[in-house]
Amino acid sequence: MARRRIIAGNWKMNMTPSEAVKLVAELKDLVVNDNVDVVYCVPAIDIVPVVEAVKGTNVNVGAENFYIEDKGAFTGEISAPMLVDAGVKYVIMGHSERRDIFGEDDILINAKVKKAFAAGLTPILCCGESLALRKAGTYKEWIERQITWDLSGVTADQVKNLVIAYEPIWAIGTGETATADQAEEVCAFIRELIAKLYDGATAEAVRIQYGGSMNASNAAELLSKPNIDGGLIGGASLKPDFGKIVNA
Ligand code: 3PY
Repeated sequence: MARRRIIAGNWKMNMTPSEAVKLVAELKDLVVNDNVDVVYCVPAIDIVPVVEAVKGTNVNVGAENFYIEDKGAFTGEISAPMLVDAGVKYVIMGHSERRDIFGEDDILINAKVKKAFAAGLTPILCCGESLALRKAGTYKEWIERQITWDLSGVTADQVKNLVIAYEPIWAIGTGETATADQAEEVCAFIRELIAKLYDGATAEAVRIQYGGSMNASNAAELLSKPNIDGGLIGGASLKPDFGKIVNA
C-alpha cells in the first residue's frame, strides 16, 4: 500500500499566539491537499489558539516538545496528556536543536517515543549527522546508532505508525540542502535499517521525511524520491511557500 505523504512545519521558537492565528488564516487555502497529511508543529503557547484556528480544515497540530512524566514537579515542562487534551496529534522528538542545545540524549528520546505512543500521539523522530560525520563518511553508522537506541523496546506495530525525519545537521538553518540523491540515500538506508530491526512490512509502512532547508524550489525533486514520504520544514513553513511544498 502506498504510504501517505506527510508535510509538517516545524515553527521552532517563532510566532506569538496572535501571529500564529494570522499565519494559519493566511495559509488556510494554500495547504489544501487531500492526499497529504499537513501538520503545524508549533510552540507550546501557540497550541491552544492554533488548534482552534485549524478547526474544520485539513491541518493537524503537533507539538515541538514534551516531557515524559504525566504530571508533577517539573517546572516549565508540558506533558503528553496535556498535549492530547489540547487536541495535539503529533510531537517532534530528537531534533538536533534539542539534542545539541538542550543536551537531550538517546535514552531520553527513547523514553519520549514510548511515552508519545502510550499517550496516543504520533512521534516525529528526528535523526541526522553533523558535517564532520558526513565528511568522515561515518554518517550511516551514526544514524543507525541513533535509531537503534531511540527505538529500543518500541514495537513493530508502533513503528508502522511512526514518522522518522532525516535531518542532516549541516542542512539545518544554513540554507544548505542535501541533494535529492544524498537525502534519498539516507532515507533508503533508514528503511533498510527498519527492515533489519523489525521486518519488511514495518519498513514499508514507516513514513520517512527529509528535513533541513526544504523549500518551495527544492521540494518537488526531494519528494519525487521513492523513500522520501514527506518533509519537516523549518523557515519555509512560516510563509505562503509552505502551501507550495504541500502541493509539490
Ligand atoms: C529546518 O529545516 O531547519 C529544520 O530544522 C526542520 O525541522
